[in-house]
Amino acid sequence: MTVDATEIQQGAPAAASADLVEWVTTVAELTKPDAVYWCDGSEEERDRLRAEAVASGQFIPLEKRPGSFLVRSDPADVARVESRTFICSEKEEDAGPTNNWADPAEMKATLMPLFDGSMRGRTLYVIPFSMGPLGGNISRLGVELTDSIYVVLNMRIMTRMGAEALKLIGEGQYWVPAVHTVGYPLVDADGNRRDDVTWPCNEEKYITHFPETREIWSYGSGYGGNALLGKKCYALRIASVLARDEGWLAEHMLILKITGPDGRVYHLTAAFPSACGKTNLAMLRPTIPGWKVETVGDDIAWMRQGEDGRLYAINPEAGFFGVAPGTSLDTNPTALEALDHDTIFTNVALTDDGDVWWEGMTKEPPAHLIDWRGNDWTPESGVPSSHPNSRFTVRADQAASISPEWEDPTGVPIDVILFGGRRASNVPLISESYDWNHGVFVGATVSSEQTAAAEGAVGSLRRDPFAMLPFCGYNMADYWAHWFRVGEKLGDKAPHIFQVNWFRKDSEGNWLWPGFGDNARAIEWALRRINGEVEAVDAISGRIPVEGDLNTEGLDLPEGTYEKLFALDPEAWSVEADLTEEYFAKFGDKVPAELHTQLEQLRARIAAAREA
Ligand code: GTP
Ligand code: SPV
Ligand code: MN
Repeated sequence: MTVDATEIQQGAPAAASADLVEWVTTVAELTKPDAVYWCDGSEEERDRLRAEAVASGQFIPLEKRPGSFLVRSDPADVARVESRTFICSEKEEDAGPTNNWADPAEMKATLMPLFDGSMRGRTLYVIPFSMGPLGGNISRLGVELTDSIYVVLNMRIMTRMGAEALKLIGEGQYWVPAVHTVGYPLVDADGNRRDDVTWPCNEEKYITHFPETREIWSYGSGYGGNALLGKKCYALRIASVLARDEGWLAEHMLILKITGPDGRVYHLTAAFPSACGKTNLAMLRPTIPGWKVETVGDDIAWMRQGEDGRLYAINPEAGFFGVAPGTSLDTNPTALEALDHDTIFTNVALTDDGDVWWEGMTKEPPAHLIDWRGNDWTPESGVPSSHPNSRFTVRADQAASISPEWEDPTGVPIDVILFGGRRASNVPLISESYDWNHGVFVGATVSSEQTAAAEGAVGSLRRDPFAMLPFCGYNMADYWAHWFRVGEKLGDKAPHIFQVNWFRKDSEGNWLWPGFGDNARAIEWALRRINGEVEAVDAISGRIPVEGDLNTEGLDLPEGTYEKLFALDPEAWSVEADLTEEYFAKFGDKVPAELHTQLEQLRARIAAAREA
């Protein structure tokens, strides 16, 4: 029996506004669930939904970690699907050449038959949520409708979800509608019922965004950014459009607070592509004495100019959806320790004593595991036990490194912005941009080796401007212009921009830089630079450290490492410049003139280096 309009109206909480109830009714009439349930965000509700997910077999309770569960996805639903992600702007040029575009009316015509009856036999959950602290000036509200308990329980960790958010919406605050279905109805149009599976999804997938009407429709996937619609769909793709129109920034950036030995406090944001070290850096434990890092956010930053003219950042999320493999007591003890209770693990391996394990967690793998597909696994199996994009979902305040200011609704003032990626060659450990406009050029031209966070060719080099390639909700060239405009407004109060690369390799393919806690050494140099405490060397990519200024004390680096970390080969950079010119050409005359000027200046520096 599908739920009817009267039942929905009667079941709605008193705080629900008429327009919200009407929208929920419309979607329910389309998707035809058995019931509509309004999430209040209570612990009682959480416990009930967990119990239901355990009873259905989707959640496997982990005895060693109270309140924690293992979930195994369908092997065909393990990461963001960029090829199935669409920006449905009225005009194609407003999506730009880096996005898949579809005409909004045509996309709706494609989607409506798919959503028609897609929730038959299931419950439609209404999730009112806030991105950012409840009621905060920079925060924004949304409502996700979903037929997945997994999504509800993840959204409960990743956002401020429930009655409080509903109340703010009821008071008339702006909210974004977001509809999600796994696309696996349990009853067909003729009333024939089928059994559920532990990870329902559909072979056909559509992750769609309508920037003009500011709505999100997601079909067929239950995984991560495809399904937790507050995250990439709202907080980046839709929010980047809001930010463009309203003069702020919605970015794929971690936010951290760092305190030096002299007690001075700084805040940094860093844009690295997916699975390139944001969570790790956000929870950094510096290896240099006297420095301390606290976490504000690990994935997304919303930034606005404050009354004092500086740029302030909030973390719109309430939790971490972090990459599991590679997380260990050596690489990220803070994350590992945060996972000892109330964590959802997706696609990692199960140990014989009811705990989780993934590649890199310990040096020696256990002798036997159940792998992420549910099969027996031994170290001889020859395949990873955990999917490379397996993840943990955990409340942000479970990390011991969480900053006391992390929920400050006005945000933290940003001193430094880092851009980075995975580059085996060419890009030095750190270099300082000559000014804001050069920094925007650096951000716009980032390339990075692709990771398992999205389907596609892992390891292949691709442009990922501002780490926003999969997340910019409008034309990337317009986005670059927006960054120039923001810089003009910030003037001399603008953060300083640096480029970093922890991933440079030697000719044998070994990492040149130890990374992780030692990345604090590069940040220390950046902070000394902005304080005017050290000179720097003008180089092709920017200003690089004078040898000896980068603190390598206590590191056992082989002779010649500095030269290799900071080598800037004019021939290789000349090739990069040519590729950049080709890349810009894709955007036609939308490319801001300043980027062409910056490219000319880069070529002039390359020419000067050739002569030197
Ligand atoms: P998303 O959540 O996908 O946006 O990614 P993220 O940028 O938060 O990625 P995360 O911090 O989870 O990085 C994942 C991978 O980067 C892991 O395999 C880490 O081991 C590796 N990594 C992080 N920092 C470093 C580093 O300094 N050096 C090296 N070599 N690897 C690193
Ligand atoms: C990323 O891919 O950048 C993520 C994970 O942060 S997901 O939420 O799945 O997009
Ligand atoms: Mn991310």
